[in-house]
Amino acid sequence: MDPLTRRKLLAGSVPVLGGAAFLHSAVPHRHPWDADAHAAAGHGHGASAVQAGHASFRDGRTVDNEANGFDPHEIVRDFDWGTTTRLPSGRVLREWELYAVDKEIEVAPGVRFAAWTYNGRIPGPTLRCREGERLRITFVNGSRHPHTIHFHGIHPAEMDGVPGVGAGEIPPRGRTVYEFDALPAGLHLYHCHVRPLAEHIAKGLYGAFIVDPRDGRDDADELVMVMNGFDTNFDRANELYAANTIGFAYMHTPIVVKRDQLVRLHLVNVLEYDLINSFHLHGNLFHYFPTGTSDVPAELTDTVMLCQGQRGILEWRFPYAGRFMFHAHQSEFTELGWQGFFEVVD
Ligand SMILES: [Cu+2]
Repeated sequence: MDPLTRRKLLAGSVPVLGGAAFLHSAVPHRHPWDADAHAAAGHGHGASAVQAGHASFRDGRTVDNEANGFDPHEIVRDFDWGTTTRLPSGRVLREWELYAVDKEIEVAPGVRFAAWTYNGRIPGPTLRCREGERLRITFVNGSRHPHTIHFHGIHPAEMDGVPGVGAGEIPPRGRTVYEFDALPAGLHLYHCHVRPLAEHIAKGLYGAFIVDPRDGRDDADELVMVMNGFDTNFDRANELYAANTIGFAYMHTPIVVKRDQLVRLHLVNVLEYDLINSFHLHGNLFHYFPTGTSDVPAELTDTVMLCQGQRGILEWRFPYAGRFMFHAHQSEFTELGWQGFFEVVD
C-alpha cells in the first residue's frame, strides 16, 4: 500500500484549518503504541497518537523514565551549573563535561528511538552560568558518529563547533575542549553541527544554554522547556511532538506551581522538519523576552511562535489556583503529544 503521508495530505487539497480533524477521520490509524500494532516500522503517516477526547497515549500508558535515564519532570527544573574554580585574575572558570552517546530512548509507550544524545538524555543538560565567566566544556565523543557542540552566543571562530573550523568534527572516541566567555546574557542553546545537520539535531543532540545577567534575575520558580519532536519512521516528518521529549508527560503529571509566584520559563525551539513551533498558555498572559537579552519585555501575550533555534524567556504569575493547559497552538502538534498542564496550588 502506498503510504498516505501527512505531508502529502497537508500539501494537497486539505483546507489548512481542517487538516488535523480531516486526518483523524480519514487516515486509517495504526500506531506502534496501539495494543494491536505489530511493529514501529513501515508507517507512512504520523497522525493521531491519541483517541478522541483523551489527551494521553492510548490506554493512558507512559514511557519508562527509569529505563530512559531521565524524566521530563526532573529536566523541567534541572539546571546544570557545572563546577567552578577561580582563575588567577579572580574570574570564575566554570566547567562541564559533555559526552555524546548513542542510546535507545522510549519516546512513546513501546516506541524505541535510536537516539544520539549528550550525556544520555534529551535534551542534553541545561548549562547555566553568569555573564562574563570563563566557560570550559570538555567534549568526549562516545558515539559511533562524528559530532560537535555548536554553541549560540558570542565566541571566537575556532570555538564555534562547526566542521572545518577549529577542532572541526570530533570523530568517535575523540575529544576536544570548547572554551570561551559567557556572552551575552540571555537564553541560548547548543547543538551538534555535523552534516546532515537535520539528522544530527533530530536524533537528539541539543540542549539549552542559559547565561544569567551579572546581577542575576529576580527570584522565580524557574523552568526550562526544549520543544522537540521525533521522526520515528525516517520520513523526515515528525510522528511525535513534545516539550522535553516525552509527549503528554505533563498531562499525566502536571507541573505544580504556586499561585502568585513568579514563573520564569526558558523556552527553546529545536524542532526539526517543521518550519515553526509555538507555545500557548491558558488562562493567563505572559511577558515575553526574546532570546532573554533585554529586561524589557517585547510583548504581553499568551502565544509565541518560534522558528528552529529561536528561544525566549516567559514570565507570569497565576492569580487563580487550578489546572491550566499549555501547548503548541498548532493543533496537529498538540494532538501528537505537545501539551501539558500547570497545576496551580495555594
Ligand atoms: Cu552530530
